[in-house]
Amino acid sequence: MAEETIFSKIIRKEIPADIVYQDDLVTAFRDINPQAPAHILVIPNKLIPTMDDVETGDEAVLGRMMTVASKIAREEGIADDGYRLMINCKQHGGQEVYHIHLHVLGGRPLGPMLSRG
Ligand code: DGP
Repeated sequence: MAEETIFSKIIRKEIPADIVYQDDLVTAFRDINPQAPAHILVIPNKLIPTMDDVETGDEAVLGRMMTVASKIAREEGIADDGYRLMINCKQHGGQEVYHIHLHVLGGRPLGPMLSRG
């Protein structure tokens, strides 16, 4: 059984977060340490620790994460100029929180790749 992270508490609104969207499958909120003018995380409401844990039965929630990311990008005003979607997986991918999250980044030219230095 996977261990819950702080993101489960955000979904249940047990700790504060700037939630921009929530439905039956996903929650989206602003990253606490933004790497771009717009930086939002879209996460499944159910705990899936990493992309290495996704199963065929998760296709609905994974698809919802993408359509919600697109909708949020439009609402944030970053869709016309373009943006980046990113999911880090495990240690080599730089994943810090083991509850999968789709980064939605935009609002400035992001270059060929993002680096946290
Ligand atoms: P990653 O390296 O892909 O696992 O990114 C984790 C992101 O989660 C990182 O950009 C910071 C963000 N984050 C971590 N803890 C919190 C939190 O408590 N609240 C919010 N809003 N974001 C968090």
